[in-house]
Amino acid sequence: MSAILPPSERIWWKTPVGKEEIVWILLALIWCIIMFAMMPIWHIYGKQNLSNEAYKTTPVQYEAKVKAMTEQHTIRTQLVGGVDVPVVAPPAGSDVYMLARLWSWYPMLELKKGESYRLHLSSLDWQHGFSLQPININLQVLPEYEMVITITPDTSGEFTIVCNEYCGILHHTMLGKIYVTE
Ligand SMILES: [Cu+2]
Repeated sequence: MSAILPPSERIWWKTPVGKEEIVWILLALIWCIIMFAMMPIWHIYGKQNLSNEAYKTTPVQYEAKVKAMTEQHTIRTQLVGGVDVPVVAPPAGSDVYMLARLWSWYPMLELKKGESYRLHLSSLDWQHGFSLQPININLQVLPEYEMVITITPDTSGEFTIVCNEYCGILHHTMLGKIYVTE
């Protein structure tokens, strides 16, 4: 019998399933259930997959919000590849905006340790990946969607944002910064 020729036993569905086959089906089923359960378990107990909210937006609307925050709370600028990038220190507890575009994260943020912020993320062009290093928090950043996560930095220092979604020729230069001060 093959997949092409008809089976020699025409009523094959009535032959009992072999023992080995049942064992494999059971193993596969148990593994499926474990993998399925890992999704909520990892979300609750893992540290990388944060709960987030998502809202509809447009690149124009989102850029306006980023601009408003940057104009209000810029404390200094930092030279990155010949361009002055603002470093923004918004008040504790406030809404903080960062945008992704080809090929930069804008602006840089300076947050206070132990304070909570609502971090908004969106893209002005296409898909980017927000990867916060070295703590390895990963989020998808999509145009037209505004993702919001509540963050409370518990370590001070300098954190780098790496784009981990290939987005073109200068993808590897797409780095951002979050400073956390005491
Ligand atoms: Cu990117």
